[in-house]
Amino acid sequence: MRVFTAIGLPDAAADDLEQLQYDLPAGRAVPRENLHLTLSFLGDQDDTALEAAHDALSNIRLPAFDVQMAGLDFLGGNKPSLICANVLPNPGLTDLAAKVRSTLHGAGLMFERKKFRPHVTLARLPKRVDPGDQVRLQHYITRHAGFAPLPFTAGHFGLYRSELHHSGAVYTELVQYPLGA
Ligand code: 2AM
Repeated sequence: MRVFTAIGLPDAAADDLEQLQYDLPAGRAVPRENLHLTLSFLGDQDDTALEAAHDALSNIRLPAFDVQMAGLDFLGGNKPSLICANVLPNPGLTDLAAKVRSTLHGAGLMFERKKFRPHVTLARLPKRVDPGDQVRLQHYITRHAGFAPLPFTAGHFGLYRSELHHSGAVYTELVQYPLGA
């Protein structure tokens, strides 16, 4: 099963992002129900690994924290593959992402170690973006540089399944893990 850990978005945050997607000049908008903040992408894992992951994640005890989105960006280096809302790093979020990763590695799961760059993907871009769209996308990002919705409290995170279909990815939250005092 292809899985990842993430923070799901409350309705108000999804509303804010959906609003932004209306004037997206190019790319494929991520469906509202798929909007999330990835903590770690685990890729394909077998049942034994999934059980170990679940046990490990169940033992995480960390406080809830606020998530603040601020501005938009391209991600993917020279050939950006997506447009995202930036998420401001904060100690609660950084600690959780680090803890999730170290706990899963400690439980024996193998997955890629990519630097954590908190974001919520708004849209995926085609392999080749035509130059006109490139300019329109750059303007779009600049126009929304002041995007700073009310923060939301992350009171839990989840283990998600990702199923890739021709019609698009379907994400399902398998388990929710509470954050709190
Ligand atoms: P992205 O939104 O930044 O592309 C589920 O696929 C989630 O895991 C996506 O939000 C995706 O992040 C993230 N992810 C990270 N690395 C990935 C990879 N190599 N393949 C697919 N998804 C990945």
